[in-house]
Amino acid sequence: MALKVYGYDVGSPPNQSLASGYLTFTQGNPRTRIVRSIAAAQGIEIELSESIPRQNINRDFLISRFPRSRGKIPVLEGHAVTLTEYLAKLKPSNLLGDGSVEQEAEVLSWVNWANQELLMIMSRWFLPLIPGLARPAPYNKAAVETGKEATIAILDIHEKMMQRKEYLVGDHITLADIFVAIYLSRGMERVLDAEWRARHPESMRHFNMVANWGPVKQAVPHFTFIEKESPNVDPYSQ
Ligand SMILES: N[C@@H](CCC(=O)N[C@@H](CS)C(=O)NCC(=O)O)C(=O)O
Repeated sequence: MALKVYGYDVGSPPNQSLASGYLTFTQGNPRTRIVRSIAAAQGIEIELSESIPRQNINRDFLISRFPRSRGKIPVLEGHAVTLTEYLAKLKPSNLLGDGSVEQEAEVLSWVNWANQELLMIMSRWFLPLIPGLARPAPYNKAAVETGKEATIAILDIHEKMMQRKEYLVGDHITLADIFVAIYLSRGMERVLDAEWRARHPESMRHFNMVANWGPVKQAVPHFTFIEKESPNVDPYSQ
């Protein structure tokens, strides 16, 4: 029986970009995409039940059924980190490293960094700039600017760390690679534009390696990239 996961990922048709006006916030939730990629890697069937908290789609249901989620996705019976760890352990795999406690700790340290630092810092830049939400993130010009500076700084450190690194941990793709790459793709949808990508070849090499890995490709056939970063203006001001 398929595991039921609440989240959203409608996917995107090939050759569509932000410029064409196709992309909305409802395109694909990164945490849901990570769960789907790991389930694909493990050959575990997932039934995705649509829940889009920032569009108020099934948010009340989530809050009543899973109060700990506070209406946030994805949900199985836990949050994204425990859910992916659970999937990684359901069948033997290298998703948590080579089986040693040392590698598992290293993988989980990357996952926690991606979840709590990378995505949180990036979202201070891109989230308030997303138009068309029923529950938008609050906009403050100075806060977006500070979020941009913090994002650029943390990603510059990441670029240096990626030099000579194929996989983040050990000799295989692990949860660490999947979390970092898919969260980075969230930034590339809105703010990390063509110029940024050209200036971060090591991060892009790692991202492309993960994006082209079979299970990720199966879960997310097409990532969307912005050409020019979204300007720092309130998308709800007009
Ligand atoms: N700790 C949770 C956080 C989940 C989370 O923040 N999900 C975001 C989408 S990536 C969400 O549902 N946001 C809607 C909201 O803040 O209302 C996890 O790691 O799964």
